[in-house]
Amino acid sequence: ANRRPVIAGNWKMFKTVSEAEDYAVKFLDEVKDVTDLDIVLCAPFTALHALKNELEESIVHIGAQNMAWADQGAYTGEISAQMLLDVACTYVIIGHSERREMFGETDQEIAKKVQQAIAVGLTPILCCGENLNLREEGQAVERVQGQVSRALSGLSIEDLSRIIVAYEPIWAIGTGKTASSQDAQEMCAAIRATLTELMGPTAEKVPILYGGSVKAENIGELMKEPDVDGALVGGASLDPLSFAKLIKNAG
Ligand code: G2H
Repeated sequence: ANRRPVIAGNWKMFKTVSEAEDYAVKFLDEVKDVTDLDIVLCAPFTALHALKNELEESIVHIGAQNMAWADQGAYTGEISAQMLLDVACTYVIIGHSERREMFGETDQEIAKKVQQAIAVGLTPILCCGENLNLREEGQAVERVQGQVSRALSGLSIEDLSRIIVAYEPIWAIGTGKTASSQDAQEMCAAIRATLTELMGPTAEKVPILYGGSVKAENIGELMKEPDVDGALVGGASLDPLSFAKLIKNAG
């Protein structure tokens, strides 16, 4: 398929402002000649303005890891989509399993966040994935397809064409246990089937990423799969030189 690959780093709750600045300078120097894929760094809110200063209008795109579903108002502790645009974000991770599991995010809230991101022009990276129990019970495909269709309900085909989906099996996150390329392919194909039900042939244009212990050593294998269009990378995105190496191995 001729989809442009996307490699997105997810720093999670790591890096101060000065660490982010230092990273950005080193990282940009390493990846400045990469042309065959889109690179995104999803940083904590407090580091975004520093990334704007270092990376705005560079080939490295800036993303957030969460945002509010509301426009603005009395929502103590929340960050709006407009605020993300203001610090040069163009992407936002929505519904990461850590937010679903530890902060109680529901499919309904996730759907509202996806709608809000699209409404302001941010590209949502919608995360989905099953836990080990569901996988062992043979319920993985059903769970993941359900998460995707509930998160995307109510969107027009035009809106749907602006999303990215990331499949992250919870049992492979930060555990060092990667799903096999075949497991990743099977689920990414199942997700594309759900997207096709929702949006028809335009589903062929949606990038579907794999996430969960992706490293420089396994990205090449994953990228060979026809429905895996890139990766969402946590731990292995924290060091600028090794993340740059992973990106080069993906191209
Ligand atoms: C999954 C992934 C990035 P890691 O959460 O979102 O993290 O690569 O550390 O498994």
